[in-house]
Amino acid sequence: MSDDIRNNPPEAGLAERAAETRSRIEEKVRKQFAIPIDEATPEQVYEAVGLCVRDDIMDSWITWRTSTQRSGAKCVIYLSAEFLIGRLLTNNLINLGKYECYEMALRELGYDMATIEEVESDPALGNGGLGRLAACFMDSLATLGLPSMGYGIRYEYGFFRQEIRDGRQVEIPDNWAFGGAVWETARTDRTYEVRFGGTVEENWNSDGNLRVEYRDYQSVIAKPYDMPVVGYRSPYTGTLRLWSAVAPKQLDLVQFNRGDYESASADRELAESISKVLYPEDSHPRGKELRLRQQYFLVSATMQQIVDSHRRRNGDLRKLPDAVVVQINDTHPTLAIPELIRILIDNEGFSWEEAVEIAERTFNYTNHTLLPEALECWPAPLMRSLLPRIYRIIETIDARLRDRIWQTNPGDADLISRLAIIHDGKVRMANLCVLMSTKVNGVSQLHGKLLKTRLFRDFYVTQPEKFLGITNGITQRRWLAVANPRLNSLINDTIGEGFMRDWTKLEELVPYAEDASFRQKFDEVKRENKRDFATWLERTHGISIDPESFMDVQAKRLHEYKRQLLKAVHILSIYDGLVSGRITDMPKVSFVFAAKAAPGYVRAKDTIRLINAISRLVAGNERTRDAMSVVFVPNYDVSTAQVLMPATDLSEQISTAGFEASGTGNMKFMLNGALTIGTMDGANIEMAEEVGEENMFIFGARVEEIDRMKADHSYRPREVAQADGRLQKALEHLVDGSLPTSDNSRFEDLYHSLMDSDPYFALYDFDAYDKAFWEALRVYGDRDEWLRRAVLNTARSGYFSSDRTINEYNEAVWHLTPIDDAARFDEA
Ligand code: 4GP
Repeated sequence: MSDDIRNNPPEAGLAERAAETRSRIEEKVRKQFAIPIDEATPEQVYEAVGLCVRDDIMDSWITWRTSTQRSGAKCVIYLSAEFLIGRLLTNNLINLGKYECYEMALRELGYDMATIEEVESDPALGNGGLGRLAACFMDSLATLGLPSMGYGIRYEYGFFRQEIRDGRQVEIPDNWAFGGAVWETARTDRTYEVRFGGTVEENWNSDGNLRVEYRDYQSVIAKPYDMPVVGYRSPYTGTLRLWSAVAPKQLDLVQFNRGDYESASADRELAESISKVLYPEDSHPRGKELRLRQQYFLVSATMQQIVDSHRRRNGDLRKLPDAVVVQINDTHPTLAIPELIRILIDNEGFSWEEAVEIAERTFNYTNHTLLPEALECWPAPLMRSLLPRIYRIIETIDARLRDRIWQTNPGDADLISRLAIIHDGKVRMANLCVLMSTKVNGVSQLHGKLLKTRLFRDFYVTQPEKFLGITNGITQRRWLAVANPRLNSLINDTIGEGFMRDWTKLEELVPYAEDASFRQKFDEVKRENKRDFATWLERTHGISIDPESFMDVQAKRLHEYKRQLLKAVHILSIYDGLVSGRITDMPKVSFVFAAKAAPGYVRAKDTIRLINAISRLVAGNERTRDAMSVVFVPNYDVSTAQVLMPATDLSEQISTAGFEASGTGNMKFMLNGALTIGTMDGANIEMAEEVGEENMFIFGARVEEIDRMKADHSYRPREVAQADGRLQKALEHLVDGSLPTSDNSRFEDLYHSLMDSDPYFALYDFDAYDKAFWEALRVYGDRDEWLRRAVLNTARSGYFSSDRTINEYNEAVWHLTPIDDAARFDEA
C-alpha cells in the first residue's frame, strides 16, 4: 500500500506527534526486549507499537468503564460463542485518529506500516457469519457510545488454518495468541468457579426456603481477558471479555510426589481443554460433551459476574433488567437463561416466580439460520449428568410450559410436542430461547418473516409482539477505511469524511455516478486494488492471477445451500463452450473461490476438491488457459477478505432462496463497488431495494417457488439436466474422469446429489444463472455503464452500516442511553 493513501494532508503538529511516538516506540522496544530499535525484528517492533497504542487507549478505557459503571447506565451484554475480530492494529489506529502519526513514526524508524501490520495474527475466534457480525457490532456499539460488553471464550486454538494439498482441504491448528495477545489484559481479580457434574440435593427448610447442595462436582476456574474495543473517534471504549479455563489448583502435589503423574495433571488437562479449541462447525452440530461444557462455561462465568457486579453496585437484584440487557447470539449461549435463574434461586434466595420473571425481562435472542439441522438440541441424559442443576431448572420450565398449553389448548398434544423444551430425549435450545426471551429477531426482513411463518410459527401465533427482523450490517470502519484505503480516500476527497460516522451520507456520492472523471478515478482504485490482491496472492500463497482480468468472486463458508456447486458446474459449462468454440467472445475472467468447509462435512470438502480439479483442467488446456482461470484462495479469514473484497468486480450471492438468513459478505462487496449476481434471498432483497434491481444481476427461483416445489415434490433435477445439453455435458465431467485429480478420483457423490435429489435447486436455477452471468459480462464490456452501476452500489450501501443495525436493536430491544454526544471529540 502506498504511504499517503490513508493520510489526509499533514496537519500542523503531526510531525511533532510522530516524533514523540517514535521515541515511545524506541523506548518500548528497549524496555520490553532489552535491545535498541535497530536490532529489533518486525515482530518485536509490532509488539512495541501495539503496546504503545494500548497505552493510548488505557486512559479512556478506564474512564469510561468506571464512569458508566458508576452512573448505573443500562448496559448491553452481547453474549456470543464467537467473535471474529480480525487484526486490531490498523483498525484501532484509524478509530483513534492516530494512523498517520504512527505511520510517520514507523517510516522514520525505517519500517513500512504494511510490513508491521502483517505480523499481527488474525484471531480466528469464530466460524463465520455470526462471529464476524458480533465483531462489527462491538465496533458500532463503541462508536455510538452505547454502554456495552461482549462476552466470549478465549479459545487457545481458533478456527483451523486451511491448507490445500493435492487439491484437498487440510486443517491445521491455529494458535493465534502471538500478536493478538498484545491487546488483552488478564483480569486475575475477576475469576469465577464453574461447576460440572456431581449431584444436587434440594432441601426445603422449615421456614419454607430452598437450600440446594452441590456435591462431588468438578470445578473449573474462569479467568477473564479483556480487550478494549475502540470506537471511531469516540471517547467511549467498550470491552470484549474472553474467558479462559484453568484448573482450580495448579497440580496435585500429593499425587505427583507419589509418582502418579497422570492423575495429578488429568484434572488440569480436562479443565483447560474447555477453552482449548473453537468448534469448527456451523451447521452440523455434533452432540459433543466438550462443546456443551464450553457453552456452560461461558454463560456461567458471565452470569455470575453480572449478578455479582450488579449486587455490588446496585444492591437490588430485582432491578437487574433495568441495568442489564443480554443479547444471546444464536443458541450457543442459551444456558445463560437457566444459569441466571439458578444463581437467583440458589445463591440469592429468590423464589422460582421472581427468578423467572427477572430472567424473562433480561434476555433477547437472535437467530441466524433457518436450517433445521443447525438448531441445537442436546441429549437430555448428557445434560442431566453434566449439568444436573441446570437440567432440573429446564425440566421445571418445560413442565410449566406443558401445563400452560394444556390449559389453553386442551388435548392438543401435537402443539405441546412442537413447543416443548424437552422432547424425544433432547433439549431444544431454540425453543428455550424463544420462550424465555423478551424479543426474538431474525437478521434480515425476509428471515424475520420466515421465523414467524416457518421456524417459530407456533410461538408467533401466541406472542406475535416478540418477533422482529433487524437487518444485519457491517462496519464501514473496517470494511472501507481499513480494507480499502484508496476508495476511502477518494470518497473522503469527494464528499468529506462524515460517512465514517454517518454512513447514510454516502448517498451524496449518487450524483457522481454520472460524472465521467469520478468514474475514472473509481476505476483506477479498483485496478490498483486488483494489482495489490495479485501481489498479495503470489506472496502469501504462491498463486498467480491476472490483475487485468474480470474478478468474479465467491467467498464465504462452504455449504450446499450457498451453492458453490452451481458456480462450479457453470464454470465447467464455460470451459466446454470455449473448447468447442461455442463461446468465442469473452473477456478474460478469473473465477475466485475462498471458503472453509467444516471438517466433518464431506460434501463441502468434496466441492473444494472439485473446484481445484476444475482449476487444473482449465489451466491444462490451451484453448482455455488464456481465457479464464479458476483460483481457490486458501484459508479464507478476515484478513483475506480485506484484500479480496476491494479487488472484486462481481460478487456471487447465489444461495437458494429462503436459506441464507442475511449474508454480510454481500454488503461488504457492495460497499467496495462490486456488482452482485444473486438470488432474492436474505439481505440481497434489501440490497435490490436500496440500489435498484436494475443495478444488480438478480436471477433464479423466489422463495414461494422453492416452497411450492418442496411441497408438491414436483422437481425432477435429472429431467432438468437432460433437457439442457450444456448442463448435461458440464455435469458429465464429475464422473467421466476428465477432471485431473492427484489420485484419479472422481466426484460421483456430488454428481448424484445433484442428479438424484438436488435439495438446493442448483440445476433448477442453472439456466437463469447462466443468463444473468452473461448479462453481467455484457455490461462489463460497457465500461461506463459498469462503473456507473458500481459507483451506485457503493453510494447506496449506507443502509447496511452496522451503526444503523445497532440503532435499531437499541430502539426496539435494548433501550440504552448513549453517552452524551457533547463529550465526543473529533481529534485524538
Ligand atoms: C450466519 C448466516 O448464515 C448468515 O446468513 C448471516 O448473515 C450471519 O449468520 C450473521 O447473521 N449464520 C451463522 C451460523 O454464522 O453459524 O449459523
